[in-house]
Amino acid sequence: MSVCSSTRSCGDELDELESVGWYHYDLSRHAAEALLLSNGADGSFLLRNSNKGSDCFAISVRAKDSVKHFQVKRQGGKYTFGFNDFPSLQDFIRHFANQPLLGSETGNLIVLRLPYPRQVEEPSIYESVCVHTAMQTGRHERDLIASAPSLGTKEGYLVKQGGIIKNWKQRWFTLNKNELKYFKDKMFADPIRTLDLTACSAVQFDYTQERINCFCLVFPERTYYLCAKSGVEADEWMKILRWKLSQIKKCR
Ligand code: 4IP
Repeated sequence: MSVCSSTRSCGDELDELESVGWYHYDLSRHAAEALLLSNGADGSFLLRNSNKGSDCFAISVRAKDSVKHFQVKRQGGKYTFGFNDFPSLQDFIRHFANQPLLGSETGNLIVLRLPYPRQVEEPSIYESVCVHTAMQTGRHERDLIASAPSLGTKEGYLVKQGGIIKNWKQRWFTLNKNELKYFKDKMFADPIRTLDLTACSAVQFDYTQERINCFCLVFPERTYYLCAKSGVEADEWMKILRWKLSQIKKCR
């Protein structure tokens, strides 16, 4: 049986993108990340609607342990993606057959290799219920509040300052759920350290160090000073880290 990983919103008129097997309609950013991280591989990608407007889309791409999102715009049948304008849907799709290579501000190159299908084969097999009872929690259906951890991932090189010896070393950083890890380099499997963002009280621009594009993460026992290659990149890191802190606060 074929099952869609996303649903199409009612009332939508037939869209030309419907023929594209890796177009996931209204799949949310959160669901795209969960899907690609749990079931995709490095280079898996999909196309989805963006919440920015009816002719705005996003390409979500798995890059190792993170998912990056790039905007696609459609205007008068023309698609704009990255540096390119594609006069028709066919041209746009043909571009993906050639495994496009994207470079983001973080300096990472991502090859879009594996389109992630909207429909996947699934067996129609169900478990049979043998026991069905319920705990008497006294809760009402209005108390059923669905919740899931916010995703949002990022990775890239940053230069960090040592704790006691104040030297600066380039390290590979990954951000996943509430953990910011740094590794000696990209290819290392084990991190030097994992920072638990639930203990972080602030993320701020820093002008106290003689370095540019610096920001700091304040923890009770230490303030970590990190520098990005560009202001845009520092901004990207700060935005996502601050967003994580705001999500953590909300759950308290
Ligand atoms: C080290 O300097 C590195 O900068 C370490 O960073 C740092 O540990 C050490 O801080 C600092 O002494 P040397 O390599 O010259 O010894 P990294 O772990 O990224 O290699 P932190 O705690 O920053 O990871 P102190 O606090 O151990 O001095």
